[in-house]
Amino acid sequence: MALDTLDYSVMVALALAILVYFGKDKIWPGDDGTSAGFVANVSAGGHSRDLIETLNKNNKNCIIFYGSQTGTAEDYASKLSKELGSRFGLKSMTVDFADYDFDNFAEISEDVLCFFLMATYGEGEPTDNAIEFFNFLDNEADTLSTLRFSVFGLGNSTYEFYNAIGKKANERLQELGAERFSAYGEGDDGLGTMDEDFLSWKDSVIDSLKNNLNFEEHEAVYQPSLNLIESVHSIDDAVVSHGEPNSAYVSNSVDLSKGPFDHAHPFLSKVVKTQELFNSKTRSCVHAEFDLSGTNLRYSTGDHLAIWPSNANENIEKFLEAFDLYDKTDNVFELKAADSTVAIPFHTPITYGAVVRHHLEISGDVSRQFLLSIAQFAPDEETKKEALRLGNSKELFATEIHEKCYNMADALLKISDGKPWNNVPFEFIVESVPHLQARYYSISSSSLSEKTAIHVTAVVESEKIGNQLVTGVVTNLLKNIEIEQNNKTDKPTVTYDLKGPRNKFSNYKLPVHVRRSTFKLPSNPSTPIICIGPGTGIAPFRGFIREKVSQIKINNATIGKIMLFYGCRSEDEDYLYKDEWPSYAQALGSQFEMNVAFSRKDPKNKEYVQHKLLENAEQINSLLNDGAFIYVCGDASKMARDVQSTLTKIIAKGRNISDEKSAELIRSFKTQNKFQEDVW
Ligand code: FMN
Repeated sequence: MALDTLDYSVMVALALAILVYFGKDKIWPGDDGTSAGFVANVSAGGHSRDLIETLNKNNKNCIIFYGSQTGTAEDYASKLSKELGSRFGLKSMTVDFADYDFDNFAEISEDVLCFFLMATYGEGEPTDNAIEFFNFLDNEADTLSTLRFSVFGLGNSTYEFYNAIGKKANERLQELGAERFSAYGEGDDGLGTMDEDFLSWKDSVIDSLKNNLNFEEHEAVYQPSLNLIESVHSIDDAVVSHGEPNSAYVSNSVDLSKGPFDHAHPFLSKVVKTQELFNSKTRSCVHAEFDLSGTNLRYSTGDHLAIWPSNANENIEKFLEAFDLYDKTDNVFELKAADSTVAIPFHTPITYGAVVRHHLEISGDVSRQFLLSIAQFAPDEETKKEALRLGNSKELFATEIHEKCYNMADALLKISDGKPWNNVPFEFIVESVPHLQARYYSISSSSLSEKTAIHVTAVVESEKIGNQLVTGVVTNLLKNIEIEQNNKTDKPTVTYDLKGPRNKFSNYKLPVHVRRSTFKLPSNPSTPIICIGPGTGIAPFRGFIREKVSQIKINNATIGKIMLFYGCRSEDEDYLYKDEWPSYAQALGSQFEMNVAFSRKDPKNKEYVQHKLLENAEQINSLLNDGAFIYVCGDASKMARDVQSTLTKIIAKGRNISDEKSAELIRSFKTQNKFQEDVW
């Protein structure tokens, strides 16, 4: 399943996208489960886990906690922290819940303002890094009478448990006696309004600070929390990062083939095989096989592979042009944190070029908030005015920037009429531009049949919107590998440095880690399953089917009925793994039934998986009566909704109950894990 993103906000919306569910279980003992966030590579600057001690030692009076999985809440926390500092002189620290213990949480005094930016995942669950905090709130916290707080929830209204965690944090803190000083706010990725929702909530917070709490506002001045120092080192010195995934890869200080592997430490895996799966001049889908031999990295069927990207050469060029950084790409700098609550986001010393290529999210779109904050560094007054004009108007920003899908560099050059923004301090760029995140893909192999290989199936994202070419970061990287590895003459849409820092990625290696998901086959192989996955939603089901074939071949198991519902445009263009299904059918015999909907076969009569479900309503009901598990993978907003309402109707009719009762039954299937979704 492709989780790659067209741009940063889309990435987050899909997430990351687009994306898949990042299960909370850990692959490795010792995987600390912290968020794959903004400053994931290095733990915060050596502070203790004692929150109150860190707060006092660094003289802070504002804490911005974030529960984040793919970095949005973390990015917002960092922006809010900067703004409260520059406008009100608040001394704030951002806090990853995973970095602290909560035993003295109740000692946070009323002199400290607390913000909670909380994303929701799965069936209304907290992010990995916030699990312990909720355990504390639910089971250990006594009273929090001195805590003053405001909560912003990050969610997606296409999910059933919309913003459950933001709401829960808001309610639970109040129940425990904490005082809310500003209204609860929430943002909706489903409507694509997350950035604007956050800005509205932030405006209401600022209103409360000024009008209720009598904070005085002064003219915003940028105060870096990271200080940049030009380094004495040169690019060739061994200690200098060329964009290696982390310090261990710079120093080769540990055995890099042994885990634990996680969001902070990837395995460098060789892509041993790639193949184009579509038969189309305009669309592309890459099958890629990652080699795990020689490492203790393991996965289980249904998990997700995180692939760590680097940026495309064309986007890097544009970014260097926009900030006039060409001459500096090989220069080396170091970062020093202003205090111990600030994390250095990547290994330094490092070159400017490596930061742009490997650490910054430069191909996504620009946010209104970013325009407002960068305006102070505009190359001239006219540009500053223009940045503020667009930044201050939701409507103008939407029509002139957002809808045109400008990435950051294109937007800035458009606003300045081509003049480079050469006054922007690089520490501002490091602090304000979101950091490049791994993209997650549903694994399309089976750990029973492929013990030392992980397969992924990625549709290459490349779209011309107006004059803008919008490309997914990882999927185009995989396409570059596919072209080169198979000696093709095709011209890729965008190009990459496939050799990586110090040639460490040569021979088609990429940094990866595995995240365990909750999308799992029933433990009893004879339990029937109904799998629904159109498009690249088929990916985990290819893994499931291969697992079933191996259950028979290796374990001599008796397997239950498998109904697979797949959809694509046409038999000749995008029928994924078309050549493989007959051999699976042969191995599984009459227990396997595949139903394929072709949406473009008959232009007057578009057929989707829902139609195939209706055609098979009777059999679906009978399998559900036999205890079948249902699995849905693919697009969350449209397909998964339509599939669920179709299943609701099928069950209602089959059991002669109302649609409401049937929907209730499906909800109970979900809580019993008999209805599982891997949707984005
Ligand atoms: N939002 C909800 O309101 N309820 C959910 O149950 C929910 N589950 C999600 C599952 C997945 C796999 C993904 C990718 C997103 C889900 N979301 C859900 C939306 C996220 O909360 C939202 O995208 C948020 O901005 C992510 O913040 P983060 O980048 O800080 O992790």
